Amino acid sequence: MDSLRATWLERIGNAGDEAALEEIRVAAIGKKGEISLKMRELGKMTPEERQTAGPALNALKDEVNSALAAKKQALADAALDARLQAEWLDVTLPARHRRVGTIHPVSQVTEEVTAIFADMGFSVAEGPQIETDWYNFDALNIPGHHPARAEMDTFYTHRAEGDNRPPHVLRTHTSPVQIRHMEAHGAPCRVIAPGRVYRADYDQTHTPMFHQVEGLAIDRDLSMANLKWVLEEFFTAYFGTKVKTRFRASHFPFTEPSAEVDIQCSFEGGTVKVGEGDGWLEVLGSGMVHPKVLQAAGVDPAEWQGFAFGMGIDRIAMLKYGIPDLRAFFDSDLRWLRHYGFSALQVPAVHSGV
Ligand code: 2NL
Repeated sequence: MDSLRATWLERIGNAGDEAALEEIRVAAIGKKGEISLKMRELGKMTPEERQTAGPALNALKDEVNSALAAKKQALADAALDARLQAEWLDVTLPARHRRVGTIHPVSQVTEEVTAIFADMGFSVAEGPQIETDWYNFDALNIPGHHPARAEMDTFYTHRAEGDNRPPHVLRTHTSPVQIRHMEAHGAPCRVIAPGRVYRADYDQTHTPMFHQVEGLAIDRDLSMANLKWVLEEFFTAYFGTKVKTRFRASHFPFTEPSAEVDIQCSFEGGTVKVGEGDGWLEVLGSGMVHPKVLQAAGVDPAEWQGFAFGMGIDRIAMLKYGIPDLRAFFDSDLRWLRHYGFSALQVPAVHSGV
């Protein structure tokens, strides 16, 4: 009996997994198990023999049963320990950054444009987006009765009851920035004024806020020839290929003479390609600064002259990056940015995660 006990307890102790343990259970106390068979033999024993062997076998069966249960639990605990060792997760680690922001094409193009003009000696001027009608209109030779003022779809601010001063306006162009620059710094000057401008207009090709970059160069003997060189230099640098330009006579109140400028492009298969083909696309207005504008900005037109130009940033961003619809710029779903190759901003990691 003692060796029977020792044998089974040892085998249970050595079982490597649940399957082995089950085999041992069947072999020990299953229907045809060794201990079960021994119990069946009790009937053939003498009453005396049965008196000791019966309780001993019952006790052994109980002991084997509990040993099996204990071993089963031990195996399960060991399996769990092994999983915990292998599959741990440190919930105290700082979160990994998900890069979701991207640089906006308009911001990127503004930087590109700024860099190109910087190479030609232009610095950046900035000014208020809410202007007086003097800086936005009068100083630019657009008097109150001038049709250009009505055509500009201006946003006006409200004055308080009884306040009869003319209302402020949301600037309709960045020209007022250049007027302020000339007033503050005089001539000579070379500046560009990129920024937001506002017109009450909304359709497929117009949004009430858009971006413009204007340029201004004032010196003693600047001419349209200098304007042409600067613009051709700009377009070639910006589009990365030689771009032909076409100057067409035009009219603006703030320049005389004035020219609208087209760039060479092809229209094939519904896409516009700049710098090839024999098509033309209007991208810019320009001219020699009107003497009255110089005068209004405190620059003596008898001594100084220069050129100015203005173009839409959104427009040239669309042309360079092949974005077909202006309204994409104002869409809150930013997946299109990735489509046009504007990659995620590289956000510096605050924590040094794994
Ligand atoms: C256009 C036309 C233009 C200017 C802007 C300008 C600024 C000053 C003096 C004179 Cl301070 N002119 N700016 C000149 C010609 C055209 O913009 O169609 N822009 C999209």
